[in-house]
Amino acid sequence: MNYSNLSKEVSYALRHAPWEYELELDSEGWVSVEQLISSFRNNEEWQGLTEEGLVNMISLSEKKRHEIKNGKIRAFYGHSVPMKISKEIGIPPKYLYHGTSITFLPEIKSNGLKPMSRQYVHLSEDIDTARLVGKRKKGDTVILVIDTELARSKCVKFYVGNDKVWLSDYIPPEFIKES
Ligand code: HQG
Repeated sequence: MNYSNLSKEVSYALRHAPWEYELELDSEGWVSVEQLISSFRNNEEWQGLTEEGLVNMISLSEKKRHEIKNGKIRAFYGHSVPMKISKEIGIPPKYLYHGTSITFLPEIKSNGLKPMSRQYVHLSEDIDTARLVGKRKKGDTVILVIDTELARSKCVKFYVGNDKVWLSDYIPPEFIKES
């Protein structure tokens, strides 16, 4: 089984288009593992899919994108589905990082970090992760530093994604610096 392709398709189903798989996310983004497997098995490529296959997909991935608990599976972050997925508020480290393309910098400096096509702004716990995130975009990578203490003192909320990814609704320019 190609776990990288499987991870991409599971992400697509759980982040962006559950209805294409006749799945319905609950308010925290969970769906039944059994339902997901039975839907994926309709595709020839995933005919042999089992829960063990999903568990292997998660443990072999270099990024923690999905979790399985109590017979359900969800994506930790990345959602663009119309229904807002609720995330747990947390206290992040004093600084978080956002890697992006230099081409977006003027917009971000004047208007702040917006979720764009996703439900939340995605932030990284460390600079190396932020650099990898930024490299996915065309153009030179810039690393932005978010002062989360200052932002939290002005009522900006941060939510737990996974051990490296934090989420927020919107980061105003006053809390963003170039590294
Ligand atoms: C930019 C991947 C113009 C923002 C990654 C980013 C991450 C603005 C792009 C996760 C803007 C959105 C998410 C503004 C933000 N004007 N551009 N005001 N505010 N932007 O891909 O954070 O591999 O939706 O800088 O590793 O790059 O899929 O978000 O460049 O963790 O698991 O708009 O997705 O994870 O791009 O990446 P994206 P992202 P996976």
